[in-house]
Amino acid sequence: QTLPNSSESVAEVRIEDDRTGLSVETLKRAFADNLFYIQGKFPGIASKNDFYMALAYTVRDRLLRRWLNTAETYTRNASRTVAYLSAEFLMGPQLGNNLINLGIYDQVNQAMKELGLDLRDLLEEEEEPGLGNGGLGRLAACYLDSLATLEIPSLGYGIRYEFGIFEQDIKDGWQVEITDKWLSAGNPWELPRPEWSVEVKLGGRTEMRADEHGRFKVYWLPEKVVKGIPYDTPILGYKTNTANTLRLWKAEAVESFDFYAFDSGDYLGAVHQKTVSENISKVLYPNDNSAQGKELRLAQQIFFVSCSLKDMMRIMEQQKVSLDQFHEKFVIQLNDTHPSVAIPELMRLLIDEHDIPWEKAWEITKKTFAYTNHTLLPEALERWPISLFGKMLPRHLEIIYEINNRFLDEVRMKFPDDKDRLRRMSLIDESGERYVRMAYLACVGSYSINGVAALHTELLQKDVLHDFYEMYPQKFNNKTNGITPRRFMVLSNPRLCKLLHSKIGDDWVKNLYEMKKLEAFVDDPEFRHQWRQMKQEIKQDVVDYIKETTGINVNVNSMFDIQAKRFHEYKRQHLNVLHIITLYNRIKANPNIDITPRTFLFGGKAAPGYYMAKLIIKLINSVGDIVNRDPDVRDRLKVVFLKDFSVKFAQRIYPSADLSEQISTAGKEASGTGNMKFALNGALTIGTLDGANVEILEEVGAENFFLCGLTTEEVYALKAKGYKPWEYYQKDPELKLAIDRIASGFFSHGDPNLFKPLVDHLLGNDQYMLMADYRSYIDTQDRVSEAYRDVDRWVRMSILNVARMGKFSSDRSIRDYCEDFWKIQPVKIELKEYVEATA
Ligand code: GLG
Repeated sequence: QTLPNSSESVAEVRIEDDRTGLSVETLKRAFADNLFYIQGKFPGIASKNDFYMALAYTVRDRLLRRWLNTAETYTRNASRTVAYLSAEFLMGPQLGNNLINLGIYDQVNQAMKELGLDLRDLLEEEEEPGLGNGGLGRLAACYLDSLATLEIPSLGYGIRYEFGIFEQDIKDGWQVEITDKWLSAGNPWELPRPEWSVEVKLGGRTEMRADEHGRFKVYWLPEKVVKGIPYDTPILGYKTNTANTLRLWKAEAVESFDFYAFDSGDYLGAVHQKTVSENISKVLYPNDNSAQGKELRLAQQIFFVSCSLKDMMRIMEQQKVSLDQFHEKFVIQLNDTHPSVAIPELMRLLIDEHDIPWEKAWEITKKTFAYTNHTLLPEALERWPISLFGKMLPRHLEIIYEINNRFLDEVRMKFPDDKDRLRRMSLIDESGERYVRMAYLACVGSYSINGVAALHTELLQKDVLHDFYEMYPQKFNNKTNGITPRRFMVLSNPRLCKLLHSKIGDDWVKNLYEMKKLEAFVDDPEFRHQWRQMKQEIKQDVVDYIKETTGINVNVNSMFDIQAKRFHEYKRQHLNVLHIITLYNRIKANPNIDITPRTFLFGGKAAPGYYMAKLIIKLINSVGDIVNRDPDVRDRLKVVFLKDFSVKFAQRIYPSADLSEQISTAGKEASGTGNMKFALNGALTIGTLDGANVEILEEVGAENFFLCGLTTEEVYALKAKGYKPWEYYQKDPELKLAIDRIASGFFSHGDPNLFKPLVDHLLGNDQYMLMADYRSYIDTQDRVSEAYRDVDRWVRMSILNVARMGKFSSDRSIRDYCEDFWKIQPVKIELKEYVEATA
C-alpha cells in the first residue's frame, strides 16, 4: 500500500478496504457488516429486503469512491458540464446495472452463493424508480449511462416523485391502476443534500419599485414559497472511474408548520400549507404523448427548473466562475418542452436577481439552451392558458411577453409585410383563449433544436416547426436516439453475451459498431445452431415465467411476436389485434389449415384517463380469452397480456422476442427506442416507415426487415384526398370479417356495445388509418410466417440484425451531441487511493 504523499500538507484519510475492495472475500465481509450495522439484522431474522439493502450498500460504497473523485476533479477543473433537464428519468433497477458497470457482477454472484443467497433473487427484490412514462424518460436514463461511460461531465436534473408511474393490474381484462410506492422500503442509492436546498417562489404579483440606488426595478411578491431538497444518485459509467450525478428535487414546506401555528394559532391551516407544498413532487403525471394543462403540473415544471438553475449558480459560485459565463460553464439540454420555462426563469434570475441587463442576459440565455423535440402529435405540444400561467408565474409571463415582442420584431425584419406569419409564430396563441406556446418559446430561447430520428427531424422542419426552420435554419439538427447496450444487452441478455464473447470478444460493449464482426460467422452452421439453441433457452425461461404468473401454457417453438410499449392509438396495438383475429378466422374457416404457430405477447400501460387505449387493452384480453380456449386453435395461437410493463420487466422480455411489432402510423412515432432494444437482442422487425424504423431498415438491409404500411407522404396524400375507411372494410373480406367479429359481440359474451366505440371509430374517421394499412400489414405478416418456417434463414436474419445495430448505441447519440453542439470534452477521472479530508 502506498502512503500519503508527505509533501502534501492536507490531512488525508484512508478509505477502508471493506468499502472499496472487489474480491469475493472482501465483498462477503462488507455485506455482513452492512447487514449488521445498517440494516441492524442478523441473517436468521433478515428479510429478503434486508439482504438486498445490505448488498446495495456494499455496492454503493464502491460507487462513492468514484463519485467523490469525479466531483473533486470537476470542481477543481471547473469543467464544462451538460445539465440534462428532464421531467422524467425512467432509471430501472440500479443494483444489477451498477454491478455491470463496476465490473463485479461475477464476484458478487459468487460472494452471495457462498453466503447461501441467490443474487438473482436479490436483484428481483429491488423496487425500480419508475419516474417516467415511457420512451422519453427511458431515453434520459440511457443518456446518463452513456454520458458517464464516455466520461462527459454531466448532471441530470429532475423531480423526485414520491409516486412514480402507477402499477398496472388487470381485472376482468381491464386495466386497474395502483399507486407506486417505490420508496416504501427505502432507497439505498440516493443521498439527500439538505444543505443545498433552494427556495422557489410561486404566484402573487409583480411591482415596480426603486431599489436602494434609486433605480426602478421589478419586484416579484410571491404568494408562496416552497423549498426544494436535492437527492443525489451516483451514475457510474461502464468500466470507467466516472460517476456523474442525477439530482432529483423533493418539495417541502419552507418553515416547519409549527412555526406558523405559533405565529397565528391556525395550526391545521399551517399543516395544510405544508401538505400543499409537498404535493408538488408527490406524483408523476401518467400521460405519455399528451399534455396536461393542470396547475400542479406547471408548478412541478417551474419547481424543478428553478431549483436546478439556482443549483447551477451555486456550483458556479463555488468554482468561482462568473455569471456572465453561464453558457460556457453549462449547456442545458431541454428534454422536450417540460423544462422550457427554464428560459424565462434564467432570464429572471440574471435580470432581477443579478442585475444583468436584458440584452446581455438574453445573449447568455440563447447560448445556454438546446431543445430536443420528441413528438409531432398536436395533443402533446404543451401550451399553457395565459390566465393560469400568469396566476402562477406573473413575472415569467412579463418576461415571455418581452421576449415575444423582440422576437416578432426580428420576424418582421426578416419577413416584412407577412402578418399571417407573425400570428403563426407568436409565442402567444391568440386564436381563441390565449395560450403560451412552449415549443415556440423553446425554439426562440435555444441555439439548437433537434428531432430524435432523421424522419422526425425532417417532418419538424417541413411541418410542425416549419416557420421556425425558415427563421433559424442553422439551429435545426437531427440526433437519432440510441439505447445503452449495458442495460439492454450485458445485464439483460447474459446468454447472448456469452455467445458473442466466444466469437467477437467484448469490445462491442463500449463500441457497438464492433458488433459488425458477427457478420463473419453468419455462414457458419455451427454458430447458427448455437444461436438458435440460445434463443430457445431464453424463450423457455419466459415460457416458465408466463406459466408461473398467468397460468397460460405457451409453446416454446411458436414465434414470439411481441408488442411492448405504451398503449396509444397511434401505436396501433389494435392493428396487431386485427391480425390475431384474422388468423383465428382462418382457423375457424378451416381448422386443419397449416399456419405458423405464434404467441402474441403484449405489455404496456394506458394513461388512466385515456378511454380508447384502455378499451384496446380490454380487447386484447377478450380476444385472448376466446382464442386461448378454443379447441379448434389447438394451441397454435396464444394471446398473452403481461401486466405491469416496467424497465425490469422489459429486460426480461426483449431477449425472448422473435418478432418486434413497430407498426405506428407513418409520421406519428418520433423515433421509438423499443424497436432498437428488440433488434439488438436478435428480434426481426415488422414495421412501418416511421421514426427510427427507417434507419433500422437502412442499417440492417431491407431483406432483413419486414416493411409494411403507407409512407408519411402517402398518409398525407390520402388524408388530403379524403380518406374513407369504410371502403377498405367493404372491399376486403378478411378485414370485414375481423371487424364484424368484434362488432357482433363475439369477444364480449354477445354484447355488441362493449367494443362499439372502437369499431365506430375505425369505420368512421380512423384517424390512424388502420383500415388503409390492414392489407399491407396482413400480407407482410404472412411473409413473416413463411420466413419463420425456414429456421436457417430466420437465424441468419436475426444474426445480421444484431450485427448491424452499431448505430443505435446511446454512446453514438451522446457523441453526436457532444461534437455537434454541446462542444464538450471527456474528462478523465483518476481514482485516488485517498481523498482529502480538509477543504
Ligand atoms: C417520445 C416519442 C418516442 C421517442 C421518445 C424518445 O413518442 O417516439 O422514442 O420520446 O425520444 N414521448 C415519447 O416517449
